[in-house]
Amino acid sequence: MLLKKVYTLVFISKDQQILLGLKKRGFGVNKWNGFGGKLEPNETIVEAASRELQEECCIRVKTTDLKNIGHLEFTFEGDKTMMEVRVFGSKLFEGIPRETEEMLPKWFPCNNIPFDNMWPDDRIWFPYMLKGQLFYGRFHYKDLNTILNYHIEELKSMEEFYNRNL
Ligand code: 8DG
Repeated sequence: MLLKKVYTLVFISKDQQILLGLKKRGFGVNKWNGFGGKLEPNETIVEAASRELQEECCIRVKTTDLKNIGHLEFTFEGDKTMMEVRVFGSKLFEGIPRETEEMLPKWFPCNNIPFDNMWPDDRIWFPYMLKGQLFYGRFHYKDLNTILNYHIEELKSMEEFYNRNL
């Protein structure tokens, strides 16, 4: 039996650019990524996504403006935990991204994503996100740098995916 842990991951975009943050500590340190983290007790997934965005780079997004655009699952060899990552996107936000203790935010052109300094799986599913396609990806890692096997597919609708799978 796998123990499931749920995380959020938010990507803000504007004018063919996407906002990434350099993680300054913890899991995924020194990698560029979207903003997100674990759920707190009694929080909905979109509340958690919006809170993490504000905590990590000081910008605000309404929960109703967050669109669920993908679903990722990560497992690691010898570990019984499955990390389930709900990916959200929004073009609507308020405020100016600012550095925090956790993240250094920076806008990247969508055709110049720093994949060499990101999780290895990102170069597999980012193309779906950048094309505006909904996606499901499952990645099994040997260690933090090595993907042993994976599955990726385009989804027609997130609702249909969740009805089918959860
Ligand atoms: P903390 O306060 O306890 O340090 O942690 P947190 O902020 O609640 O959670 P976290 O450990 O920072 O959450 C990990 C984030 O990284 C979460 O947004 C999901 C995301 N993430 C993974 N794996 C991968 C991956 O392979 N690719 C990408 N792009 N993001 C990932 O956990």
